[in-house]
Amino acid sequence: MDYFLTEQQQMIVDIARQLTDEKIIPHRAELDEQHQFPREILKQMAQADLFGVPIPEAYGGFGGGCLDIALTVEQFGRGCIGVGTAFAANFLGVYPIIIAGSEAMKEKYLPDVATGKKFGAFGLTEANAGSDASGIQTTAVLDGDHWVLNGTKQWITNGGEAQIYAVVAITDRSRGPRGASILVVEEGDPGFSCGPKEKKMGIRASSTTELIFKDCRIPADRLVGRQGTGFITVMKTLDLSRPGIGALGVGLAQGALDEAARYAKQRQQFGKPIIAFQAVQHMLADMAIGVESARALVYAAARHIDAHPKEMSKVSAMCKAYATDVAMKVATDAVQVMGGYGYMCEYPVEKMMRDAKILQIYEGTNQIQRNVIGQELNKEYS
Ligand code: COS
Repeated sequence: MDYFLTEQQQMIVDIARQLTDEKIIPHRAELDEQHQFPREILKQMAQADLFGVPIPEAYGGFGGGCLDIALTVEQFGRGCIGVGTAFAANFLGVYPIIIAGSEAMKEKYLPDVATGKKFGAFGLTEANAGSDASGIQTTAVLDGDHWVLNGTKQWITNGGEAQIYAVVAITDRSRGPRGASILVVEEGDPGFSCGPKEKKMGIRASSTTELIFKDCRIPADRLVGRQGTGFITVMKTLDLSRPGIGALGVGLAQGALDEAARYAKQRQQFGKPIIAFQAVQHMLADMAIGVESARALVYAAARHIDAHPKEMSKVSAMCKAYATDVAMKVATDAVQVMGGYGYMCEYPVEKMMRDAKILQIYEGTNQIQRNVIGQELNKEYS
């Protein structure tokens, strides 16, 4: 389907597609088996200038929008959402600086992110604060010209691999969500360490660790924006980032459909290729409808966000929930079309089905997305 992309957007797609075909797909099984972080692939993404896509031009990037980044990660998602997650979570760690950071902070960090020299991570979730994001316990206390952080973040993507961590901490417990702030912690800061890599069902190429702060001292100017505005910046960051998760889902679903359709054409049973049977054709048709409708919603939502940055929440939540539910369904159906072969680790749809599950969970469960949509509807119809 023609989505009327600009020349620059088509160029981004072509570069990301080639990188996915040549560098991600041939290595994805090995990265998954060895739980290996894709450092070499990320270097190649940097050489292809893809880390600059959403960074403003003033700081060495392309100044691309939500759609540009969605187009990029869709391609990576088609190859491996473990690799795509490492790439996308980098921006989750950097969006708070773009949204609310001072000029000095932007100048300090963004040019190195645009070139891929520095890599980001986002520290929000804690053991007892997942969906209830404002329930975090990590604290940051001002001591002279330093903040002192104490607490532990859990399940942080790019933990141990990033150099820049946007960490959400309570700076005034009496003010509820208005008492949270975001601070930039750098790799090597005293009192900051990462836990061991978690073992996961899927996206094993991505790194997931705890972030541990024990009297971690960082300079006062690492506060992102004003004190107490952290929760709002977190929500805006997630609004901006969630279409990228939807796009990873579109990519994964496309990859699973491609595998299932190719298999159905060459697999012979009862004397003919199984694609000749209506039962299989209908499954493939439903998968194709899912992929195309998810893609259309992700692109439309991303375009809406680029044009109306103050109206992000509902469309962002809609496309994240829809496209990732589609990804889970299409990956599961791809395994079904491929039968016993699909269930074997030797074929990529087994990994795709394991990988797809996280899309419905991270960056806000799909139940939380529906809460966000419901709350917006409640406001609209009041
Ligand atoms: N943009 C701007 N401001 C927002 C906002 C948004 N998208 N969403 C909420 N806010 C504001 C509210 O307007 C409110 O401001 P006031 O204090 O001025 O009233 C404040 O933030 C608190 O909002 P709310 O009361 O809705 O917060 P809740 O604690 O009820 O939490 C949810 C809302 C559940 C939506 C939020 O916690 C969430 O998104 N949770 C999921 C977190 C998540 O995605 N975790 C994944 C890990 S990060 S990879």
